[in-house]
Amino acid sequence: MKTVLITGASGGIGTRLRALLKGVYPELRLSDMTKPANLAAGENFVQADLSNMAEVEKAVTGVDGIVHLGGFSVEGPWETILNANIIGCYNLFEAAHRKGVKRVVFASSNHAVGFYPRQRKIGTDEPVRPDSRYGISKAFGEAVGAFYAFKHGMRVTNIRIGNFGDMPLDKRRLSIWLKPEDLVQLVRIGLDHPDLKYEIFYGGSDNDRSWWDNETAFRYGYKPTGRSEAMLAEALAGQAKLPADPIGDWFQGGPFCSAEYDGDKNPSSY
Ligand code: 15L
Repeated sequence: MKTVLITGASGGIGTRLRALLKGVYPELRLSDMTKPANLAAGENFVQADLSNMAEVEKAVTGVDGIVHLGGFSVEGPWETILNANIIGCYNLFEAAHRKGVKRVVFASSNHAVGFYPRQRKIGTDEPVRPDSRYGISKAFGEAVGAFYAFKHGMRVTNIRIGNFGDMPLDKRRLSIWLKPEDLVQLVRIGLDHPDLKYEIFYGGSDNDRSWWDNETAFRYGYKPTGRSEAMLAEALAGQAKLPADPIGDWFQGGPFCSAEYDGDKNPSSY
């Protein structure tokens, strides 16, 4: 893999990933609406609005693989999600197909399955249960990826990212924390593993309280190095600052589930 495009390169995960992938692939092409500061050697920038097909085609031309982080990264109004995440994601895969890109790694999210209760351990073969318009867009992205993989032979990896960062921020994040270096491992499996055709991985580190069966990722050699339990005190201190949220605390998606919620007041049967 010579040239890898990172969409959403100016965002939080993009900025971190760029630094961690430095020297791994000879050329990193970065795209976003705004140019990231301080381009390093081996990096170049192509401005692209994901909802504009012509701009997306330009951004993907000539790359071997894509890490698609671009789009809106939290819950938002339908118009925003529609343009950035639904149309944007379709454009990205369709443009990649037109330009012969062989591999796409899609940044999906835990919010594609946020409405599973915390007491249930889930694998990647359970039906999606999005907890938000944002979560719907991630489930949509996984479906778009499956279409291009099975119809057109593209190799596609979906990483249902938990919470990416240097430490677990609260109790929920103890279960879904993703150390940046562990995301790099998953991305590299998606870009390089010779046997991979279409897969869904959970983007979580080696967390004692994980709600996910990440067997699929382990089969491809994923060996997470982060352990959230080592930062238990920090996570509990963060939790102590949060308001009570009985609905959010029942489900894996937390506040994404309780926001706008007018479902069953006693969801313990889900
Ligand atoms: C996500 O998918 C979001 O992009 C991120 O901002 C966090 O909210 C994260 O999920 C989470 O669930 O903590």
